[in-house]
Amino acid sequence: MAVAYLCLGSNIGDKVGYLQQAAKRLTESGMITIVRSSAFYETEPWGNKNLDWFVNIVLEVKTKLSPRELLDLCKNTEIQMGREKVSTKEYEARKIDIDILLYGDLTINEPDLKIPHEHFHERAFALVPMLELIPDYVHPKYKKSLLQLHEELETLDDVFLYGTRVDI
Ligand code: PH2
Ligand code: MG
Ligand code: MG
Repeated sequence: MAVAYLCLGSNIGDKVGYLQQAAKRLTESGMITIVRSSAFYETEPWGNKNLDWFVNIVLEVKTKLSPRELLDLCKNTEIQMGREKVSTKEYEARKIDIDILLYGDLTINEPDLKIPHEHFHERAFALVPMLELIPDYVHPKYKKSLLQLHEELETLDDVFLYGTRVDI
């Protein structure tokens, strides 16, 4: 069993509802168990300020799936929830986005699968929920704890606590 961290985001419609639905679908796949979740956060859009704000959450999961199988599960869940197409445009409005941030201590560098997620160390919307879960985790590439990475962020985008943690 590996422990992995998934960042879920939505910035259209019933954002919290979509995140809950995605968490439910991931669990119902029978392929992963959600161990803990962060709270929900309302987050300033990163990359394209014209977009609506996101709601983000990070899930700590246990799984027997390989990283590639976990990626497929995430992508399939996005598609089942009606995310129109797996777009190459990264910074557009989306009903649901599910990204793998970490998978155990593995480092993977394939064109479509980078673990740790190649940007999460520089994005408050992913770091802040991760601080709730594993603040002392040392990033294998940057050799700094998540707490340090957050303290050193150059652009501190707004991240607001949305509500309290929900048992999923
Ligand atoms: N996802 C992105 C780009 N920008 N901004 C926020 N606040 N939250 C996200 O999940 C997010 C983003 C690309 O996937
Ligand atoms: Mg993303
Ligand atoms: Mg994605």
